Amino acid sequence: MAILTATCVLLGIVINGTINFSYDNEARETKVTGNLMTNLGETTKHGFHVHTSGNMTTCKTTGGHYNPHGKLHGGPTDTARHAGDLGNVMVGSGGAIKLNIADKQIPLDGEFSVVNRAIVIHAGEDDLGKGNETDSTTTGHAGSRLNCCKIELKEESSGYMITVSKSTVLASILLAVTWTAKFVF
Ligand SMILES: [Cu+2]
Ligand SMILES: [Zn+2]
Repeated sequence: MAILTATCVLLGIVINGTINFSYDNEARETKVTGNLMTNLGETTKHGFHVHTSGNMTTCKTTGGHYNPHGKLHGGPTDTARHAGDLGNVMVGSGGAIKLNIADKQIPLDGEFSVVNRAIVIHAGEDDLGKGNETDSTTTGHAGSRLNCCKIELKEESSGYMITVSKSTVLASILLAVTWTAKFVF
């Protein structure tokens, strides 16, 4: 088992903080956690998606929702959804957003990896494809883009690293013993 981790750092006044990703490549599930701060009103919902491109020139240059399977927009628990459809995040007391998402369509490795793509937080609520707006089935009618960040891979799991270094250490000892034996005897 390997755990891959990534971060996405939101800068600015409107929404800021670090989004943490932790991907278990055996369970094939990504956990998205973090505490964000905003200057938004309380108890408002905001569309929260993975967008296709990590181009951070503006939040618009991140392109549309990450949709490698050519599906319509939906909610995170729908079978018909974009891979990037993570639903809404809620602004709570004092403008804080507590992230606690588990999702199986946003891996950090392989063909459908979201590494170097973007997270976008919208001004409005995502209707999860169930509204009657013209853009309900493409964007969830979530409105303009408040902030965005690039998902960047952090490190491999310590568990995996320990396995590697243990065998490396063992190989080094064996090599050292062999060399010492050659010179001494
Ligand atoms: Cu979006
Ligand atoms: Zn979507």
